[in-house]
Amino acid sequence: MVLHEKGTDFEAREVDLQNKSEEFLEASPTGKVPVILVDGDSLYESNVVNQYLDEVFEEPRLLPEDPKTRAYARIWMAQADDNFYPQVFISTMGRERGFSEERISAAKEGLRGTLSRLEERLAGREYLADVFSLADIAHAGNFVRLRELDEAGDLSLADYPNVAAWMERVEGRRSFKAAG
Ligand SMILES: N[C@@H](CCC(=O)N[C@@H](CS)C(=O)NCC(=O)O)C(=O)O
Repeated sequence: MVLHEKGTDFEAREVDLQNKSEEFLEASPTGKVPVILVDGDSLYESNVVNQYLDEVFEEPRLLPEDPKTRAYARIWMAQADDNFYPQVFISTMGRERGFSEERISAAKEGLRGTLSRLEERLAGREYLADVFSLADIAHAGNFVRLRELDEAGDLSLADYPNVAAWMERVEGRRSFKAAG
């Protein structure tokens, strides 16, 4: 999404995470995606990569100018990494990946708490840090799986109207559609 927002040319390579190639493992020290190669050096951790890209490609800026608002963007980026992503992942993929039923239930319970905090944050705001930013992008990668949980009846997005409206706003962006 960041690269599409910036409108820069890039080559995306899909990775089979069940069957990681030597080439991928050489590029990704953690064996995880995303990873980008810059002059042969690997940069990884999505929030770090996204901030790097935001600094290198200047327009449009994807972190707010005001230092306090920017700090809030980073708070929500950290929350996506620490809570939202693992909770959505374990809730949807946990069984397939061998997580215990207790762990899966705890993830679903935790996710409801995370959604409540997002709901509160988004009251009267279009985006997590007021303007569209890396904080929204940090969550967007999990929207497809979150919708799967809604469709399966594991949670109801109708209970979180601010979150649902925010998701639609983010999903409506060209960069979201282009990122597929
Ligand atoms: N905190 C990391 C998480 C990266 C991560 O867990 N990526 C998953 C896919 S979304 C992955 O590559 N999993 C493969 C594996 O763990 O073997 C980030 O934001 O980049």
